[in-house]
Amino acid sequence: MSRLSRRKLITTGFAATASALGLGVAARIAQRYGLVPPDHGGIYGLGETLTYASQRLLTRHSLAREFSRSQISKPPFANEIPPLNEAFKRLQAGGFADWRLSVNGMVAQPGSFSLDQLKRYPSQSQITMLQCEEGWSYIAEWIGVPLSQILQAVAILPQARYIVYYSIDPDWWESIDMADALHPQTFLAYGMNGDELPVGNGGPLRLRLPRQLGYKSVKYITHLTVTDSLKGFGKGLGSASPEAGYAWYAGI
Ligand SMILES: Nc1nc2c(c(=O)[nH]1)N[C@H]1C(S)=C(S)[C@@H](COP(=O)(O)O)O[C@H]1N2
Ligand SMILES: [Mo]
Repeated sequence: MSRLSRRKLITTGFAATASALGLGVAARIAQRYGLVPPDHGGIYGLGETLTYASQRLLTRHSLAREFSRSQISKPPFANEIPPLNEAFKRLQAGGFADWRLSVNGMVAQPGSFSLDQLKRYPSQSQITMLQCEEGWSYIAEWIGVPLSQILQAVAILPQARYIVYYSIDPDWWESIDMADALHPQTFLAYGMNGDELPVGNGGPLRLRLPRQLGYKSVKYITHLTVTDSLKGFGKGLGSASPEAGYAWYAGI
């Protein structure tokens, strides 16, 4: 069976279960398999649960589409750069030599990584599309280290379920589950199209998560926390996005 028809069958199956048994039962099945997203409580809560649960059952291991070099957008679209704070400007003035990515939480060896240290891990690249929820998109080559490598370096504990990640801009923080955190296309990206990652696109370091909408690819990453529950973070909805009315899970 092709991937597409399998996908159709399973999603239809999950949706059919939802309508035949009632949404409450589908939600309980999702709960049983640990497939309830942290923002399940709001008005769209049940919809968010069904989207996340059926996507996860289907796409745990699937890859975001990769493009050829000739399909890279020229010039890459950059969001308007938000006014960056003093802390950022100071680090930028020093050529980002003092930029650090700190990692703590449910890890055996909390750590702090400079850009040079991150670049010492074998680098990988992917040519993928960044899609904004507002409708625009661009294709670029992203260069970096898979997040899984860093999670391995800090030795995450078996209870770990989510990675929370923070920008130097306090308005931006997000989290992902372990299926996305350990996914081979989830990168800590420091390069783009053969060069350093431009500040406009999140340099010196951003998370690159091609299986979800652009807003999950947070720019200017300085900190990661490994956790088994998102309840203690912000309003407990998983990230800044659901606090602003966007879905926590933004799979595409
Ligand atoms: N720190 C930070 N990260 C961010 C944003 C932002 O404004 N600040 N915008 C997000 C949104 S909505 C999108 S679509 C992408 C845009 O990435 P780009 O600037 O490379 O196009 O970055 C995401 N990450
Ligand atoms: Mo966006």
